[in-house]
Amino acid sequence: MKTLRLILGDQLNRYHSWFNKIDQNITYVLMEVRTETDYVWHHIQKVAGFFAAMQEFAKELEQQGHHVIYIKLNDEHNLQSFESNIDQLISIHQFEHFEYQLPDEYRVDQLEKNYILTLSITHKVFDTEHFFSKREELEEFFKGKKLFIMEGFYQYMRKKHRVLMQGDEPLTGKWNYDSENRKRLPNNHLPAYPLVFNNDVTEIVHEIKKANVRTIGTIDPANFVWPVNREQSLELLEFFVKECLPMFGTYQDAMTPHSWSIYHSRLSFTMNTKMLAPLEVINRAIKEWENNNNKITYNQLEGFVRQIIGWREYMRGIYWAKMPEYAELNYFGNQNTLPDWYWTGKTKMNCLKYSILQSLEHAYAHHIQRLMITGNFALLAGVNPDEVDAWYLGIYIDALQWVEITNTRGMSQFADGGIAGTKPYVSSASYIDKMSHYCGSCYYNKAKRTGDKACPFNSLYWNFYDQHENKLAKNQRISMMYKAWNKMEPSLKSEILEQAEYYLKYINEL
Ligand code: FAD
Ligand code: DLZ
Ligand code: SF4
Repeated sequence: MKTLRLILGDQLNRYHSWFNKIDQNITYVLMEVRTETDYVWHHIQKVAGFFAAMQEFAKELEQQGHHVIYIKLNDEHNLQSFESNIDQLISIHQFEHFEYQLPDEYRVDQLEKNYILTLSITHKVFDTEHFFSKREELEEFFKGKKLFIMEGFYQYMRKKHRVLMQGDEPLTGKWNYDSENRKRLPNNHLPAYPLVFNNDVTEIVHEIKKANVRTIGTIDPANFVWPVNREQSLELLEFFVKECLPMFGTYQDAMTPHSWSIYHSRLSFTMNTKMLAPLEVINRAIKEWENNNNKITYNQLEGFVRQIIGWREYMRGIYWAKMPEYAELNYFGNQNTLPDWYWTGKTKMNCLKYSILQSLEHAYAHHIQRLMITGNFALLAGVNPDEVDAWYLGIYIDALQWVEITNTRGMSQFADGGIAGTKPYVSSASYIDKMSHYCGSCYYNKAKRTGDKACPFNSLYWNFYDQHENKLAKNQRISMMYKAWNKMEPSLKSEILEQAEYYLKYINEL
């Protein structure tokens, strides 16, 4: 039967069973479309990265002998949406059957579900064969439970997939080594210089500009640093296990203005596009540890494995359990606007300036920068989660809604009221100073709560707790904060709240 198979930009899995045999009756289609480039303002590196990886994947399939149609952004006959282009192809080439893989995003999933209802030819849906868990597996695992605790799901994944296990017990006897993974970088410690690529994406960037796609951030098109095919992705994985894994866990939460990725893997783009499978990534890390366990301590490895088999799968499970309602949640009713400097980095607050500038320059920030700097401030500033989501969904090369929204709206903004996290991730300057090298040279004074040059995080932090007392005071994990707040002199409390009010009023000048 003459068959058309759709491959989305984040379905670049060379080892999918679709490609096991060459079949002249099957045509694969990949397409660059405005519905995907325009649903949010993406970083230019994200659009170029997806297009480059899609083009490489199409080339690779063709070299293997598969029949491929690739629709470029400015192609004359590009109708700029998945459905219209598929309709057009079916009618031109007289396809008799249509197939696609389960999309990772709810938006596209709905779109395809509705689309196939309109088809007069037969169709079939396939799994992406990428994740450890099925879409509905987390919901089934937590059935009847009020709280979705990540640790429980992580242990279940480890047991089910026999990862770092000895019989039914965790290898080494302990599941989680997180308490060992909270170190600040020592002064003068220079982390591994990141491996970057020199891909030439000039033509792609030219086409994106020609089409007037609105993007954010910067790019060096002749030296595009992100991996765009499986070979480069594997090179990055090798670099990670050799140069970064030995320190990964220890400095996982550390931040510095002097390195944009520290010991982080930067593999999220390669996995989210499916150029690499999560299983092969953790297996490679485990092998490196097995061969060098005198050099790589177990906390480094367990920390890394937990991010992938734990957090990544957990976030995806929450997404499919809670969408579409999740995208509307706003537990605190936050309505403020994102400060202008989120789009420029022009702020005197060092931590935010460096985290935002590196995001604009590299389409990347590591987890603690996302959670405890930009996310933390947005929550303290009472920004509407819709705006926070749009910023995160656009700016990062790895941003796809299934993993972005659960991390942003859930974990970082607590807009889900405690599904993805058990308490809001907010902090004053003391945590930021403990984990980073930002505060020392900052315009603001990390030790001051009020007065000239007082660090805005300090007053906004107490203001946050004060404002949301009715929603948070009962939470066991934060009742200590209310004890401390309520012990303060009323005059000091008023000063702090006034300072916060002033900063919120002049937020764009911070
Ligand atoms: P590493 O630190 O090297 O970790 C290894 C891998 O573990 C990552 O590649 C990633 O696949 C996985 N991982 C780690 N933490 C998480 C997590 N919390 N959730 C899911 N997977 C995780 N991740 C995305 O892939 N896309 C996003 O759009 C995204 N948005 C985020 C928004 C916010 C507000 C926050 C707090 C986190 C977000 N994350 C997102 C999770 C995490 O920050 C990134 O996965 C990580 O920074 C990617 O860099 P890395 O590959 O160097 O990660
Ligand atoms: C992120 C992205 C962008 C910017 N452009 C495209 C595109 O033009 N064509 C495409 O197939 N995929 C693109 N992607 C990735 C998609 O947004 C992703 O495949 C879907 O949202 C499903 O997760
Ligand atoms: Fe950020 Fe405050 Fe530290 Fe400045 S003093 S870097 S604003 S936490």
